[in-house]
Amino acid sequence: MNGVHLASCDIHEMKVLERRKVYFKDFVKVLSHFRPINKNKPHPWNSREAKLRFAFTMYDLNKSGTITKDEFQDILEMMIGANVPKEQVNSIADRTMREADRDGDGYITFQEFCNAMEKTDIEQKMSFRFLT
Ligand SMILES: [Ca+2]
Repeated sequence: MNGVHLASCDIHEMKVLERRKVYFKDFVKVLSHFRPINKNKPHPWNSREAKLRFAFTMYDLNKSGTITKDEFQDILEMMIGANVPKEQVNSIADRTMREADRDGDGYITFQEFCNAMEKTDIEQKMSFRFLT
């Protein structure tokens, strides 16, 4: 066992995790615009779906009914492009597409989009997912 080596690995992992959390927070910040204004109605599933639908049509730039990696990349560019180098934006787009595109056909359907958004509700879980 090499203790020093393990320790430096851990620090590296934590730094990577921190960075990813920042991206994730930017992502959530954008999504938070769709939060319900009326707090007397907890968990309004229908309006949540409406918000997801709205978000989906925003990502679906050419209104084809699916989101492609190019479209997602363009959106990311708009969201975080000012703060993040292009190749990192690309790799985030890659990773997110791999996550969201369940059947691997290169398109994210509304259903796949909803599934991906479901996961982003739990930030903690998300962080652990990235580590594995
Ligand atoms: Ca797909």
